[in-house]
Amino acid sequence: MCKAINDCVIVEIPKIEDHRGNLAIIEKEVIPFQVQRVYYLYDIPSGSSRGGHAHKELRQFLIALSGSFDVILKDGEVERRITLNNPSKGLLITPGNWRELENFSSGAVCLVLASNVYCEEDYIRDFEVFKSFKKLKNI
Ligand code: T46
Repeated sequence: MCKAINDCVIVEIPKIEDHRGNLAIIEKEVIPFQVQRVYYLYDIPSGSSRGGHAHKELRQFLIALSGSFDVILKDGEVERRITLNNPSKGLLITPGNWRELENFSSGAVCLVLASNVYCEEDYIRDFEVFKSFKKLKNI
């Protein structure tokens, strides 16, 4: 169910390169869940941050389709900062991990592939509640 911060990994997206440019392909073996929803963040004002929550069950795969941004992952004890700046690499975020997105470059686009449809009940938007949730579930 809920996973540790170390289960959040960078995944290489296969691509075909030729003189016309690159074509990246996400087929079912690239990410370990069936995609139920796609959304994207764009036109992010300078200095803005997104996220600031965790998910109980949702798995997500984030790609910087254009530009760059940082993802800060927290599990209540350990913290990791990952810069996404390459459309041929994605970040898998497993459930039970707090995420914050910041430091968006001008023109950055964050594409998100999600394992389920939108469900507000799956969100934990308070960090203290998140830490209690982790303790309760022993994860
Ligand atoms: C995440 C980061 C990377 C919907 O109605 N449907 C949706 O599919 C989504 C994602 C959001 N919403 C609504 C919920 C809020 O009223 O859109 C509003 C803004 O959502 P939120 O503040 O959660 O947006 P972010 O950018 O902080 O977080 C989003 C995702 O919600 C989250 O799962 O990991 O992007």
